[in-house]
Amino acid sequence: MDYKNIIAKCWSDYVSKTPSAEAIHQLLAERGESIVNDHIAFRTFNHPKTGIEVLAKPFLEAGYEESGEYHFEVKKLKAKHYQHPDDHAPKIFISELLLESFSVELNQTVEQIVAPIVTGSLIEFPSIPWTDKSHETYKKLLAESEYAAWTYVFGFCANHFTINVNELKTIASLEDMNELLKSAGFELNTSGGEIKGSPSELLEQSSTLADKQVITFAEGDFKIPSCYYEFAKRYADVDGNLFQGFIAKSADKIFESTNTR
Ligand code: OOG
Ligand code: NI
Repeated sequence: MDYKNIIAKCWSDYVSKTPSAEAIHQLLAERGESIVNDHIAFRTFNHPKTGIEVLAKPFLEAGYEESGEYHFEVKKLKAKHYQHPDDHAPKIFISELLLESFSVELNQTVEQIVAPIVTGSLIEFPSIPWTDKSHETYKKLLAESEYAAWTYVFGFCANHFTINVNELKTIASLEDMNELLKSAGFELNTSGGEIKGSPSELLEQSSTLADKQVITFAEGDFKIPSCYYEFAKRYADVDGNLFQGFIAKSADKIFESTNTR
């Protein structure tokens, strides 16, 4: 499948659970901006049926190439990012929860939910291959890992799109982007400061706090943090090449945009 088809599907699913994304586009459209996405991100479990390499398959088939690897010791996550030769293609960031670092109970939950997935099958985007969700289970996962609980509820959907601030014509800095968002009433993720990273690290990032979506569990309906919007400004290295990677220390804080508050 062409990467544009996968991303278009992910976008329509993402806006359906992230009304803020549509509102932010509107805010920028009113200023005459057209939006270029820097990257989109997915989460998963490092189970043989669902690990990073499994999720990456459709992207590799669509021409993406593996470009970077990142480790998050405290959150017990690993991630990789993928780039496409077409400069207009958003980068793909895929992370996975390191199951061996978690309880037997968490591992049993993951075994149960991935049971319907056929080993070696392609993961479709967006999708959630398991259906029944228990709020009791959600709370237990939450006690061990915000990431595990989020992935249990939302599955393999884009958890954020990222506006490439370099491509905006009326907004020169990430500070200005953030001021515009705040004055329009959007709440930003302040973990690690509103802006993560710096020009000397060649990447500055900020993000909204995730919208909330009503999710139907076996026990009833609950509002759960869904997806968020990120903003990235990239800087050139000494050779004049725009940095294309990610910064683990910053990403660590960006993950918290979906935390339950
Ligand atoms: C990914 C968080 C990291 C970035 O740009 O550093 C990230 C996630 O929330 O799944 O997107
Ligand atoms: Ni991101």
